[in-house]
Formats: sequence, structure tokens, C-alpha cells
Amino acid sequence: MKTYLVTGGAGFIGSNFVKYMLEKYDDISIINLDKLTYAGNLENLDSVKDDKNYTFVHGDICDSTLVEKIFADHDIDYVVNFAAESHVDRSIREPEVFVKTNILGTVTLLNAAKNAWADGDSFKSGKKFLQVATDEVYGALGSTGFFTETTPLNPHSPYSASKASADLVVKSYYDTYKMPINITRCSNNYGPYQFPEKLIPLMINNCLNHKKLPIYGDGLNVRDWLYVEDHCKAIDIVINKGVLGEVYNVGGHNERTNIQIIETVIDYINKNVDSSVDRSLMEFVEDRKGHDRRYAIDPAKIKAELGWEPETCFEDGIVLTIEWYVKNKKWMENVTSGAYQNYYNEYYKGI
Ligand code: NAD
Ligand code: TDX
Repeated sequence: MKTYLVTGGAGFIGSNFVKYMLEKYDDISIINLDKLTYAGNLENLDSVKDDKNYTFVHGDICDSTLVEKIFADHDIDYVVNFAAESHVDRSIREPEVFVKTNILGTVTLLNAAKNAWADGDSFKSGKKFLQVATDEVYGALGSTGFFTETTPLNPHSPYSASKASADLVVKSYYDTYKMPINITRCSNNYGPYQFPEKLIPLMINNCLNHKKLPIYGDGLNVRDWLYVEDHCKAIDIVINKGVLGEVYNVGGHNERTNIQIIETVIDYINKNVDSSVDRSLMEFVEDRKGHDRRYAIDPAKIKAELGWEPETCFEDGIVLTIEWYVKNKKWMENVTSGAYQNYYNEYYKGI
């Protein structure tokens, strides 16, 4: 029985990961430590809340007393650190919390794991700290080329700078202490349960509510999109097969301009959901400050060394995603009205 400490498991990717893992394995237990910021939503975990192999802990990864207690109470085998402030636009307005959670929170987790896993000058075997990182740490590309694991880090936003700093600290624990770590750097994710501040759920929600669709700048910035379940599968493989100390890029060679994404969403909704929605909703607005032009991941290493490949192509993934939001209007209403933030009190009474 392996025990996972998943942080940020009530967010978009973390909640998909917790459910994917509990579905796939009977012989694991997961402790989900989440602060339930605006981005954390326990409704995402409704289907597993009574699973005997799942425990929720409400708290902050920066709280060293709490984190140490979790390690004292449980024999944690793997840490999967999703917890982060994750939205670039918010980081431009309020950088401080990004530095605190994304850097100091990661250091707090590393220290607790290092102490709990120490075995003389070495570490107990079978332990691993997996840092969930992002392609944004590499900065931006022009119209050609790809990010490889050896591309120098050159982040531009406070968000990506805080994530790059965290990556370097995680790497330093390997270089200095030989702590067992891996880092995964994934491209843009999309899929169910993504908070509607990010491009794809925002556009779906605005279309369904006949609101304007804000396109930053000229709309020709390129992102490399991956269906969230494929990211979860990659993390599972890196935990089980990743070579200690290594970084793995995760992506599926699926580049789209923002305009292409928005038009795809509009056209699907127009044809299948609401014929009154059309491209006239598109509206060009002021550009994001320091807006990275293009991200594109080279996933050759994880494919060649660990055998991971994406399984859901964009054409299928975007339909699954739009259909999920159409079927789960209540989820979106709770999120956009703030009602989801009462969920913890209602469903976790007395725990
Ligand atoms: P998210 O914003 O949806 O979720 C973040 C979660 O972390 C929330 O549940 C939130 O409550 C929790 N959290 C925030 N601060 C915390 C703290 N101090 N202590 C404990 N919990 C805290 O983010 P996401 O999109 O699911 O991203 C998850 C991770 O994956 C992040 O580390 C992000 O940098 C990385 N990532 C995201 C993408 C993407 O496209 N979304 C791509 C690559 C990497
Ligand atoms: O309203 C919008 N209009 C718009 O044109 C929004 C919200 C975004 N955009 C553009 C900006 C980007 O070029 O769409 C693109 C995608 O924007 P986001 O969804 O904010 O994602 P991005 O900035 O690329 O960062 C995401 O991918 C990497 C995640 O938020 C990060 O957590 C992850 O690390």
C-alpha cells in the first residue's frame, strides 16, 4: 500500500489526478492537503469523498507544523505537489502570494519530506517528491523550435518566475542532499473542472451566457494544449518509472493560436448547443502585460524513456470538455457565484 500526499488536490488538475489514481489503483491511499483558495473546490471530489483510501486535510502547504504532522501521522511514500497559485493574470496584479505559496510552500514540503525520509546520510528507499511544473518556466518561443528539458529557464511573469524558482529549489535538494525527486513540466491543460478564469472554460461559459469573448492582443499567441487526463497519466508514469533527479517535459504537439481555440469553441456550441452563439461575440481587448508569444513542448524524452504518449487528441478532448461544461451548468453556477466555497462546511461537518 503506497501512500501519496497530494497537495492542491481540490484544484483542476489535482482533482482529476486524485480521481484517476483512486480509480486505477486499489492498493494506494491518498491524503489531499488543500487550502481551498478561490481555485480549490471540494465539489470536484464528490465522487471520492467517502472512499476509504482518500483523506482530505484542509490546510496550507506553507504551514510547517501541519505539514510535519502529516508526515508524522502517515508513512508518506510520494509527494505530488500541485498546490500553487496558477493564474498568470492574477500574478501580474498580486505577485506576493505567488512567491509565498509557489516557492515557500514548496520549500516547506521539501523540508518535511527530507526529514521524514532521512535514513542516516541517505534516504529510505521507494520515496519520491514530484514537483508539478509548467512549460512557462522556459519563457517564450518565436515561430519555430520547441522547449526541451535542457532549454534554459527564462520565465517572464511573476507566476512563471515563482514556478521556475520552485523548480530550482527542488533540483537543489537532489543536487545537495540526493533527495529523490522528479520534475514534470507540462504544457497548457484543458478538460473538466477547470476554473473559468482560464481561456477554454472562460470562453465556454461566456458563450453559454451570450457574453463577449475577450481576446488579448492580436489573438495569435500560441499554446500547446493537452487533455488533463493525459497529464495525470504522465505524472503516474513519472512517479513509478521516472529516473531520480530527472526533469520530464509533458506535451502532445498540439499547438493552436488563441483565435483557433475560441473559434473551435464557438463553432461547436453554435452547431450542437445554441445556434444563436456565433463569432460576433469575439472581442479584441488590451494585451496581457509581458504576454508570452508561443509555448511548444518537445515530449521526446518522456516518450522514449518512459513510454508515455497522449491518448486523447484535441478534436476529441475539446468535445468532451465542452459537453462536460454543458452538462454541469450547476458546477459552473456554483463556481461563478462563489457558492462552492460553502461546500467545505456543509460536507465536512465534524471532521
Ligand atoms: P488550480 O489553480 O486549479 O488549483 C490549485 C490548487 O492549489 C487549488 O485547489 C488551491 O486551493 C490549492 N492551493 C493554492 N494555494 C495553496 C496553499 N498555499 N496550500 C495548499 N493548497 C493550495 O491549478 P491547476 O491548473 O490545477 O494547476 C495545478 C498545478 O499544475 C500547479 O502547480 C500549476 O503550476 C501546474 N500546471 C498547470 C497547468 C495548467 O495548464 N493548468 C499546466 C502545467 C502545470
Ligand atoms: O480571457 C482571456 N483571453 C485570452 O486571450 C484569457 C483568460 C486568456 N487569453 C489568452 C492568454 C494566453 O495566451 O489565452 C492564452 C491562455 O491563457 P490562460 O488560460 O490564462 O493560460 P496561460 O497563461 O497560457 O497559462 C496556463 O498554462 C500554463 C495555466 O494558467 C498555467 O497554470 C500553466 O502553468
